[in-house]
Amino acid sequence: MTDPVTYDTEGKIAIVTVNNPPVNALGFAVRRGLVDAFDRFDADASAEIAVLVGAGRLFLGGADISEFGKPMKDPQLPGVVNRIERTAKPVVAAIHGAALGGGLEVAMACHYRLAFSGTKLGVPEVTLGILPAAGGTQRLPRLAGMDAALEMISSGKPVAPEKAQVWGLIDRIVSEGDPRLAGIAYAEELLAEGATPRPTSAMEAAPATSDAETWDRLMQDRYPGQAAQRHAVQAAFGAVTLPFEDGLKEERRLFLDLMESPQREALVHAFFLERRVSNLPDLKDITPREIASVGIVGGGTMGSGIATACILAGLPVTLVETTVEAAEKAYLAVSKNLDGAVKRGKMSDAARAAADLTTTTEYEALSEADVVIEAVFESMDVKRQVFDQLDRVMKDGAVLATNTSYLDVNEIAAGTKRPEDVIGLHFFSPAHVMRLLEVVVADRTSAEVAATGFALGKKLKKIAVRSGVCDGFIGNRILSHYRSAADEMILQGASPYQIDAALERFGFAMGPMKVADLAGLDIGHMTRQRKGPQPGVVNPDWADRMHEMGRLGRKSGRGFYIYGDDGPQEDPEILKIIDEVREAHGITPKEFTDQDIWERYMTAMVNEAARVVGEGIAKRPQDVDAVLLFGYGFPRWRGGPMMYADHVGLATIRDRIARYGEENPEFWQSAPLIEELAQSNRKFSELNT
Ligand code: 3H9
Repeated sequence: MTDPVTYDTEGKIAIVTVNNPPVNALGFAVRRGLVDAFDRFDADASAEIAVLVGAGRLFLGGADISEFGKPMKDPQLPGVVNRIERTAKPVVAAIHGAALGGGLEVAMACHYRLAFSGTKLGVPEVTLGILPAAGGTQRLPRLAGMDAALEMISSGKPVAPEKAQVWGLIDRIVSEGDPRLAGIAYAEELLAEGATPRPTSAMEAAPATSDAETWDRLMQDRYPGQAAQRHAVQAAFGAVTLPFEDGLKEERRLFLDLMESPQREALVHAFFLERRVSNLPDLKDITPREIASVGIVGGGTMGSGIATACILAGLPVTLVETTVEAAEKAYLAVSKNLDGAVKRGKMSDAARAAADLTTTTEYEALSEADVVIEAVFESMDVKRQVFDQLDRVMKDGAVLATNTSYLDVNEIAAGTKRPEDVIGLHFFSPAHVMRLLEVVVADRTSAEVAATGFALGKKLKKIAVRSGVCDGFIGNRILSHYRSAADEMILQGASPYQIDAALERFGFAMGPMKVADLAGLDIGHMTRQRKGPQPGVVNPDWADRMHEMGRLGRKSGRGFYIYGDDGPQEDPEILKIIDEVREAHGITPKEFTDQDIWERYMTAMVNEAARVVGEGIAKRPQDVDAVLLFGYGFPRWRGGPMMYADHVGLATIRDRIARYGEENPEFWQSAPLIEELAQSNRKFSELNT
């Protein structure tokens, strides 16, 4: 293995290079290498100044996150950073690409900082449930001032060098070139000026505009339930209230507290999930088919959203509609989406000008597409007709995908002469914004076509998760179950507003009634009609009455909520309707606390998720976590339902199910996988590998 840290000299300049692909993370070998390199520099009489530089595409990506939760090996990062700052001769950081977390902390311990335009400078630790703990909470305020430091530390968002230079965090900006050469040129200038070491720890931080209590309240408002932001802000205030050494000790104490927390574990789980869930071991050696062009059938909200996503990824798209008017409408919808993307900085003017979209009414126009995605009305008959046409016109080797959200992909595939080429690609609305993509692998889908589904997901920058075939696939199947648990609570006495508020306090982006209003209450109505009565599932009569009244949710201005300029407002009329339904069922309403609501809702979610895993619809528990995190607004800092269940303990989940089952035994039956794991005191996470 090559040395991850090297030392060489050019004249009086020592160059310390970190080369630890892919992101120069500060793992054990790098930390040890840095200490050795700076010891050598101090002892090297011929070298008068050092330049620290990262090899590859960035400076330093921060601490090695994969080491978290394991015993920490010496030298640890705070000590390494202090060691660099103590160097007796000046040290320059030449920063390109990114200096994040521990990477920026190392840079702040250097005495001079040069950065290339376009570099990301940030301390994203709170997004991992921790705080900058290698002196970052103490040095950043000293360099950038408390106000800027508090924003950076609490939001985790990176800033550009131009902004950082105004604050004093960066000394010099370079527009282009080689980081090593730029570092050497800057070092030569500093030598000529007789520059000396300039330890950040000796500086004073410009005070904050607001006091610590105000910041603490702000953190509770902005990040309810989360610990890292409050701890990080508390640590940062040490920069103006404590001597440097004591500030470091306080930073360490608060960091170690966070390191032990389930929130840290959940956020690190989400970090790796986001990057790794699409890498399936069984597709590792399968080469996907090439995708250079995409066909889409259907130009409604889903079809135009998918077309937008493909064009944003640089793919040419041909979209088929049934009439010329509908084709024109789809063209305008995609154009509007693309213009919006340009406005939001997600697409360059040049890419917008090069966008390649054809809309047509002729299926033959799809004949050369490498993949076609059908996004038409959710009816098996309609889908079968579309696939007949696709089977007729598509070239050999093309992938035929359906965007159905619940229909049987096996049945769709069976209607074609090439079932091995058929797959489900379930996008979430709006398809050019939502990151989740369920890749539905049917019984006869070939491995090559499955791999192509994942390759397309990657091209579209989606988090692609494999699902087997069942009604609703992974996400909507689980949603339908936990939504039923919410309806059961409403029937028993909870108000829909109380349920939404409680679950938003749990951390969900939106409560289930707001989600239903957003999706449209006609969708829920159609689903109930389609499925008919389900054993143990409460029929939400109020929802049928709301549908009859034309309350379709946001699109009609009224659903569970009334939608006006002031956002969603509760509606006493809904509570009256629900009261009437309870009365008709002879139910005396009972009280629910937040805790009751969380436990029932989460237990239903985990139970159905366990069935989904047990039946092989999701291959691994982490696939379920990814679906809920990236498609259903599950709080990232709780890691997903399977991680939540592991924390609560599967025996507790099993016992809760048994307790709820005393009232409704048909609905509340433990999934066999929960029984099995609870009995042997095991966790879902053990099934991830
Ligand atoms: C910290 O520094 C704590 C200190 O304050 C205190 C300590 C005492 N470690 O994202 P990509 C992997 S906390 C380990 O696709 P990109 C990643 O999993 C840290 N692994 O690349 C993936 O692996 P695989 C603060 C890491 O070009 C591969 O590298 N720093 C780390 O799109 C490529 O990653 C951060 O939070 C890491 N630090 O983006 C920065 N980073 O190929 C986190 C990445 O096996 N990292 N990997 O799937 C990032 O934001 C992005 O990776 C970065 C590159 C912008 C750097």
